[in-house]
Amino acid sequence: MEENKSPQYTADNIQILDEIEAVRLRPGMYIGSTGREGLHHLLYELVYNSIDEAMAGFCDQIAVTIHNDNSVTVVDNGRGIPTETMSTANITALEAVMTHLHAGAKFGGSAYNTSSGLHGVGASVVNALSSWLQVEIRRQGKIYRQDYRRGIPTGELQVTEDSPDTGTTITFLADEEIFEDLSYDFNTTCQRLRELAFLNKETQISLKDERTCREKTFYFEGGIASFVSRLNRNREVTSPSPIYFSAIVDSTIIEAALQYNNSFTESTSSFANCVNTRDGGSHLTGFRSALTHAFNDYARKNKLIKDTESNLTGDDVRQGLVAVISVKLPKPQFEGQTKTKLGNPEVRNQVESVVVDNLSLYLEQHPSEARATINKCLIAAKAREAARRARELVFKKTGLEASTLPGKLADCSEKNPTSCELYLVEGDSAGGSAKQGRDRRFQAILPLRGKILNVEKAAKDKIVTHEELRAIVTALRTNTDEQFDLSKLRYHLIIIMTDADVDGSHIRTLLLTFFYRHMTELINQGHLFIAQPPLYRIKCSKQQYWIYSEQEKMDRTKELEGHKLDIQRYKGLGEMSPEQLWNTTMNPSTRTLLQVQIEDAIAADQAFHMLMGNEVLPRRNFIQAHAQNVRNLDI
Ligand code: 0RA
Repeated sequence: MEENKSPQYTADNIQILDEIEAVRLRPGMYIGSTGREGLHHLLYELVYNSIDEAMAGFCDQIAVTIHNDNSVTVVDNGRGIPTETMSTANITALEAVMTHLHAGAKFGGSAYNTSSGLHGVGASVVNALSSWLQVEIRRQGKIYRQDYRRGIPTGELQVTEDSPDTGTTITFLADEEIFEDLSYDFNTTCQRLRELAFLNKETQISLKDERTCREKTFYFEGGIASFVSRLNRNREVTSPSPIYFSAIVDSTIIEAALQYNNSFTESTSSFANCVNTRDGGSHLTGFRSALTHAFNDYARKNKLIKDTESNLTGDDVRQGLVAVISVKLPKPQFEGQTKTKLGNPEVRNQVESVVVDNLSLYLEQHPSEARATINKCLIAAKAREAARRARELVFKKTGLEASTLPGKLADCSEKNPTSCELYLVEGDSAGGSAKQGRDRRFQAILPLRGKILNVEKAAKDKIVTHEELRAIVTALRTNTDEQFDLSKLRYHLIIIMTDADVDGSHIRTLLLTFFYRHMTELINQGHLFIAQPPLYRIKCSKQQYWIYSEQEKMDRTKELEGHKLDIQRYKGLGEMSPEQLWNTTMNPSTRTLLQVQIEDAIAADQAFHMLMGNEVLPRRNFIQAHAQNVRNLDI
């Protein structure tokens, strides 16, 4: 045996094999999942590397192509990954980046690692999870190439033609041994690349889909200011353009953009190193307190608030606000279960002082805009006061204390919230069936009569006094908005049960809008569900089948072809007997519940505004554009 001559047996190679094996054994640990999201992560991962090069100031173009066979190419015009042999090991820097976990960070051209902390794992993980990968480097007048199979180089680095350009091109095919499905979704990919282009101004990111010949290019000179304009595009704004500022404090890059519209809702998105920090964190806290601080200071100084009046609250200054706050820092700490909350405590004060200084200056320089915005905040404060008084009045009039449950609630006997369910049921007749059909030990029923208020178009005081919404809030015990307290929740499953017709879906959307705007945490923590009543019953001699979708109906009728069938369509819950309702929709061991999830908060915010807001034309366009997904539209 000639072991010592064989290159396979160097210590370095053995380590590479170990690392690749670790990634392939537990891909979820590196990219989250091996489903759709994990697959898209591979593509994003390579884009993040190019974005780091852009942040270092050496790259302004990134092009992504999805090929017919689901292989993907990412090209950038950066400096090119270094191809020199490293002094510490006998491999090139390129090979180290492509085969060693976290080697990328060590050679990183940028001090800020895009997305690091979430799944910022680098090219080596993409390589290990690809059946093949090809890298081309344009650097120092030459073109270099190297090929890999399942993370292992198939040969040495090749120097081929000359080229005056610089940059990196990586093409890979995700491994079908690892991933369930290799097909990328054009829209999902677009959404993320657009977001990255907003967060990295003056960087052009394009996406080409050779499977369908679609192509998109994203380039935003204004960065997150353009982002805010886009989020407000169907809203009536109260200033001509967003306020934008940026600063660097102790190597934290801070950017903020904000603009008000005439709605009652707030949508602030926060990002850290291009990660959407859905759960906020220190940067968002700093931003929020700065906003309240700056507006109150200005209002006091200019006597817009009287000495006897109290300060504007955070709620008051955020009504109708659309804002994006983005920070980039060398060592982000991501916290929480989903790692979408920024931990770094120092960032709070950094952001707060930058936002207070810049916003105060802006208000000084734009007095008429400042006055108009503060007037708007004062109106919000008045509505808040009116809501408080209305709440008090309601309790006084009915002589009830806040602790009394709504009269029409048929409560369950069990008191432990974790095993309790609350059904929100449309109409009295369905409510009656549900009350009779339920298991009263753990299932409570709240029948909803009449229209649910469209909260997208209503001020706070209207929401507080709306009877049906008040019944829901009292039954749940959590209160809403700033006062929301999840620990008070009386039912861990809240199930919306409406008819399978147009009215039913309208009521469901109104309820979802309410929960989304005023009890978002309830959705985030997975407490909100939609019941799935059957659409048909098919009888065939002695057998009967409950059918829950059109597809299922087709399959079943095909299967029973030639038999005499009695097909009955169920439009309303009221058409079912209590037993039928229990068997088909309420019995935990046989029912299906759809859990309401917010995959993309920004998209959800836009969707609810489109569906429930004032403007008709964008709503029509939106519904037409999403016509195939109507079932998911309101989630
Ligand atoms: C480290 C050093 C240098 C470039 C890069 C990394 C680099 C990495 C990637 C990954 C995708 N595209 C990239 N472009 C560049 C530059 C070292 C030098 O030239 O001085």
